[in-house]
Amino acid sequence: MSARDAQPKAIQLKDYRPPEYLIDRTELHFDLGADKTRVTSTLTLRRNPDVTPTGKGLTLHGQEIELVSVSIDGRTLSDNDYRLDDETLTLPEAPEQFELTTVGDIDPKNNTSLEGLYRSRTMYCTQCEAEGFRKITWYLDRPDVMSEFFTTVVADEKQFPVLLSNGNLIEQGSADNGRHFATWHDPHKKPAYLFALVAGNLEHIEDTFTTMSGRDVTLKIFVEAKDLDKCGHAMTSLKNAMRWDEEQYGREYDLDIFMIVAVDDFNMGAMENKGLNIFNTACVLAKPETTTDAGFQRVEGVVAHEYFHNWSGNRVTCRDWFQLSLKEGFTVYRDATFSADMGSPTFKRVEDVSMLRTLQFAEDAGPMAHPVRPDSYIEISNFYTLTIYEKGNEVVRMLANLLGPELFRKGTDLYFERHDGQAVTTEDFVAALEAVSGRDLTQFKRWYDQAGTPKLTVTDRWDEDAGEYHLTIAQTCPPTPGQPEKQPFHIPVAMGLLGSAGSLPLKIKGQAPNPETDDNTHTVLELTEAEHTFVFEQLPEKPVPSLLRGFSAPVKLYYGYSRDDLMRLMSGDSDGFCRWDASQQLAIEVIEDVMVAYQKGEDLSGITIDGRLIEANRLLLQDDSLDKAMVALMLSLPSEAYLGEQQDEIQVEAIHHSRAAVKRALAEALKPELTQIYRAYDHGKPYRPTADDIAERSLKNAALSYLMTLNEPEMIEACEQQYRQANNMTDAIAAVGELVNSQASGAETVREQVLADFYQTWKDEPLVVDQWLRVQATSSRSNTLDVVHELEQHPAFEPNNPNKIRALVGAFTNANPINFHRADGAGYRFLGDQILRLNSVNPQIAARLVTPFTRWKRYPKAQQELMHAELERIKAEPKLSKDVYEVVSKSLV
Ligand code: 0A1
Ligand code: ZN
Repeated sequence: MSARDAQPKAIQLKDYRPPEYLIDRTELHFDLGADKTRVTSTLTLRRNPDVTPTGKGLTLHGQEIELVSVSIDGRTLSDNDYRLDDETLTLPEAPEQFELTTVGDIDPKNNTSLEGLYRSRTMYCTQCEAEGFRKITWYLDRPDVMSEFFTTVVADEKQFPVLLSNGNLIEQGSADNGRHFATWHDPHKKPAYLFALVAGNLEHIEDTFTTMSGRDVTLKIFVEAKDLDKCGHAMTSLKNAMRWDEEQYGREYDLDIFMIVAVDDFNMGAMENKGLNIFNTACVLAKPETTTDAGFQRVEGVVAHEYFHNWSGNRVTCRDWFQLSLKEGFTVYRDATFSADMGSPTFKRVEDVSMLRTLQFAEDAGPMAHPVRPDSYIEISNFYTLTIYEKGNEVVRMLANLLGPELFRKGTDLYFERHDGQAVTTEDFVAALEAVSGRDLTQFKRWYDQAGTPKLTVTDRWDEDAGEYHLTIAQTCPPTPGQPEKQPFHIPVAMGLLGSAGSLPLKIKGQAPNPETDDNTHTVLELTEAEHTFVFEQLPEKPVPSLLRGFSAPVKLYYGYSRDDLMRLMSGDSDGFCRWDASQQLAIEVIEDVMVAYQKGEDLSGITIDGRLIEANRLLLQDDSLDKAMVALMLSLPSEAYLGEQQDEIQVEAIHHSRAAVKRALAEALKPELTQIYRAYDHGKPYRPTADDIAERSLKNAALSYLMTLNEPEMIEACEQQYRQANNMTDAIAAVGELVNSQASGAETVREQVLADFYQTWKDEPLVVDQWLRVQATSSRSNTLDVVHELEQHPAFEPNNPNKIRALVGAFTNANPINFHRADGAGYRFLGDQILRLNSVNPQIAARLVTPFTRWKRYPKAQQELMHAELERIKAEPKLSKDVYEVVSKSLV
């Protein structure tokens, strides 16, 4: 528990100083006892020759460890020779070079924070990023101190037959009292945040990978015995990722063994510890009966992400935590391009952009907004954000696109070569790209330093006589905390022009085409000033601009498209992203029409909507030549959260009811086409998680979702049948979701039966139970909060397990706006109670739960007041963790 006495202090990037001591060798001995664990650490320390000492002493980090002894070069120190407090161990007089041995006791069984060494069900495991290692032993727990690790683990042989750590196994054998030991050596120097240890009764699957230079690497995935049948997809994904990294980046794996361990209690998705990745079970286990298509894709993406970190993160790591996006933004970029290559590139891009525009843009517009390279933080765990990961990915993507594939590859080769074995900065990354391309990226680097989402306002003029089209783009960026004013960004805008019969040839006045990025109908405009005008010549007709193709920059773009323009883009643009985006924009406008009617108090039940949206969707559904993934994406209406993002003030009820009314109107108008798609699907087909099959299921389930809004008994029956006959979780849970959301009176009994049957079938599969909780927590039916309260008491809900908390509390508060924002404030109170409960149990999870409250200023006054009161109630808690304190206090500013 991290209690707070005084106001926690912010850490500043400008205060960075290199370490005064280095640790050449780290020898750890873990004695896992029935009660406590004894950790003996022997560190070979020497002064950093590159740093002028500020004093004679050495201060190590250490928390929640009971000190047994400290010795220097074998001489035990007395109490007067060192100082110990809650966070540090200080040697006031430290030699230039010495061996420091500390012995400490820790209590992993009662470590509910899931940082450091902790117990998850029957096993012990570690999580050290960012600052968890200091809960294991006293250390220079900072990423720029890299050391060679030797780790011995001793534990009861029956209970913990498997003992793992980083690197290679160098010795194992028996110890006294039915115990045994294993010693691991990691030859690669690494910072403490990449340390890992696992002890458990685990089974594994095994495979081999032959690297590009012909070395055989053993691959092992460790799980509890019952999960052994769910590892195949992760293993395939791992081998694909290893091959892809060799082919795309020339990166070869560097140890003889690569291990993954699945654990049930984990704060995040997974962790890239050197040679021993530890995964949340949700990101590694998959089989058709228990895992949805999205789950299969998540496993593939996360396995690849963690594997790619071996180079982008481990071999080349971060100098300090302000540089977090150096490894995360780049690695997300790598895993996103990998997933695109493995599946449908447009699907992947649309999914990523949807998330970015809905959630990261909201973060960038709120009180927690920070640059991709922040300049201060109170608790680093709070900075594993969408900005660091997803916006960081966009920044790397822009760099890759600006340079083109060949130069970007040269640049990454140089980066890895220059900095192998070092702890570096985002500046170093950009410098390598500058070196190979000869480009000056000084202005581009503002993407790392300035927070906030830039806004592009586009206006145009058509000169019929000259055949010229004038396109003016102005950029601005709103103020963010600590940054009232912004300098113009360097923004690549990929674009083309559409005529009545397709793409038009591009000729920009005074500008030669760039062979790296342009062809006859596609170009990238590079904005560097607050405003630019581009003149396109020799055009036969007034064009419709196709802007920000592939979402070429993380910006908000405003251009006054007519609905006819949007329809032209939807059917005629060569860029899949822009076609999808046009479909979303058209839907937004039609939903906003209905919102006006709703605000006037009109009855929405039989409302007529703009026929163009119906016609556009009819064309999509009737065109067999179209990629099914595209159709499914374009058919899906924008989420309530994204619709809210478009509003000055988020009117939750208006959005919810108007979106539902548009969905119903589309279902009524397109019933024959939707029914045809639904009925044509072969439910008996064997499951495969391929891009084509995923697209087909996604389109069929989108059709089901539309048809279920009609509340017709035969559809409810079809839905129940889909649930009962499904040979895969995607179809089963889609059907349950529809039943759980159905407002039809005829759905009541089926819903109850299906929910009971689902639980009975899957109660021993925690990841499926998570889906059962989530589907109920996100129901838009008006009694959902009562259901959530009941589920909180259900044996299925484990109150301290992060996956369960995300499935019930997270899903209700983040993905159920109509119920969370109830006028009586009961949804807010529920969240406030959960945050206070978890504050002392697991501060990281508690702080993440605060997110919906950080948006309080975006809502009407009554809701603002209720959310504000909850934030105040939390802030008044006397023992607030640093994590929760930071988010709550920044939200109240
Ligand atoms: N580095 C991991 C994610 C991770 C981050 C922080 C953690 O604890 C605070 C745990 C895991 C990744 O990017 O996959
Ligand atoms: Zn990562």
